[in-house]
Amino acid sequence: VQRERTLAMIKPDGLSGNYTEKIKEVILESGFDIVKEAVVHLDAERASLFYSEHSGRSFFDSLVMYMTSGPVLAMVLERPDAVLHWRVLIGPTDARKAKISHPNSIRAMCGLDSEKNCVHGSDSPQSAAREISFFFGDVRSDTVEHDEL
Ligand code: YYY
Ligand code: MG
Repeated sequence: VQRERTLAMIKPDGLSGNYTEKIKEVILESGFDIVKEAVVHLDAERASLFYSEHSGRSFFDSLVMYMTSGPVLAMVLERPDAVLHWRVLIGPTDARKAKISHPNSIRAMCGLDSEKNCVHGSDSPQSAAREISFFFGDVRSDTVEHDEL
């Protein structure tokens, strides 16, 4: 079966609220390998770049403030259908709705509302490639190293 990678992130309040261990438990129990991880404190420029598809939206400035309010934990997760599987595990964007419709989801567990939703997941394989390279450099360099083994 073809394995796939996605970019997961524990956002500032998830990290400061000590949800990291619990979230990693869910990740590993769900058959993902954590291939890479890094704690990063984004500045406004980097956070804006990460969420550039949303620039101009009413929530954008507030989102950037939130995302720069403390460090985040970025992780590359790997398993078959990683992108879709991680999105299902985290649940809907609005954590208040997640608590009602998806009570076992990660956002229901540690999120607060539609902004402070404690975790990120890539929404497509294309986004995953962009976001993995955003945090960890060119994804293709891995493939090259692997091929050379
Ligand atoms: O992919 P996902 O994180 O579930 O939602 P997006 O619609 O891509 O929005 C990205 C990010 O923006 C979301 O995680 C929080 C923030 N946001 C917000 O603050 N207020 C909204 N009404 C919608 C999204
Ligand atoms: Mg999104």
